[in-house]
Amino acid sequence: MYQAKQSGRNRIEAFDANEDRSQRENHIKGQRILQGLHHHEFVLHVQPKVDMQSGQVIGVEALAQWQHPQQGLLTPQHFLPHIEGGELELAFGQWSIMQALDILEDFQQQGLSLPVAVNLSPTHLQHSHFTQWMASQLQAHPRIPPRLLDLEITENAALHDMQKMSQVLKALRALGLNISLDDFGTGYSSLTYLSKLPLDSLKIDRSFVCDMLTDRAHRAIVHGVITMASSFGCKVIAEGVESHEQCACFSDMGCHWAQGFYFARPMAVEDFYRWLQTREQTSQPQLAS
Ligand code: G
Ligand code: MN
Repeated sequence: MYQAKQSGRNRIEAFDANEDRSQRENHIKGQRILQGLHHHEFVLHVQPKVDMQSGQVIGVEALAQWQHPQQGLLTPQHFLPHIEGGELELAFGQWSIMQALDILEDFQQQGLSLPVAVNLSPTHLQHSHFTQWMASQLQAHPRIPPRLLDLEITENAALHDMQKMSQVLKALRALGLNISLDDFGTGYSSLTYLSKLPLDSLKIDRSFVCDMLTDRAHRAIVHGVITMASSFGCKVIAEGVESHEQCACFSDMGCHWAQGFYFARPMAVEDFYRWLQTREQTSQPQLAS
């Protein structure tokens, strides 16, 4: 018994030490990310969303990349975990929205009227000034119709206060913005979100998409979500689509919008313009075959 207590105590001490170290590491990484933001080391790449029936591009998702001077191009999973839950998460979200508005300005100049989606932690929605800040950003870009900016909100604990979230989302929609629920199916109470939150669209998480062809239970869940979302007037987009078979399966279930490596990887905005041009000139991957 004594030994058990001893080892228990040791375990707690070891845990605390580890926790402390990981917090310090996170802080240092966070500071480096902040420095990177100030030094313009981050850039938004875009990944197209496609209507599988017509083959038309219906929008893009903007995804942050870190052009790290020593480590090269880093994708979000290398830096987002280090900023979660802190002040930096808010600074990063605001930076993403401002960059997305710049991309929309650029699209306008190219004569492209395509929505740009930006990833936003629901933590933003808990801050009383966010809606006001968002309105001022839109005012600073009077040529951009607000409906072209799509906020992709990730499911996490901050969404649990559904009454408050619902109020904020309503206010953001009143500004004309589109609201999407990202990574749908990964968190809890997903179906409650769907019925209680004012959403324009939801994105079915990649984890369901990747094993949908082999896992009947996942396929049944996806089918149910598509049917239910449609009855709430909410559009559905499949994330992480990598094959023709997955496209066909989604189409059969009544979901016609998708995004994933099957169509294109995230790319720099200039590369996206070239990709669009090549696509117009050649045949596009679509289902009618
Ligand atoms: O959760 P969110 O939709 O923000 O995730 C975007 C991430 O998913 C990006 O890092 C992007 O590169 C990745 N991604 C996009 N499409 C695919 C895909 O078809 N397969 C895989 N494995 N990852 C993808
Ligand atoms: Mn997203």
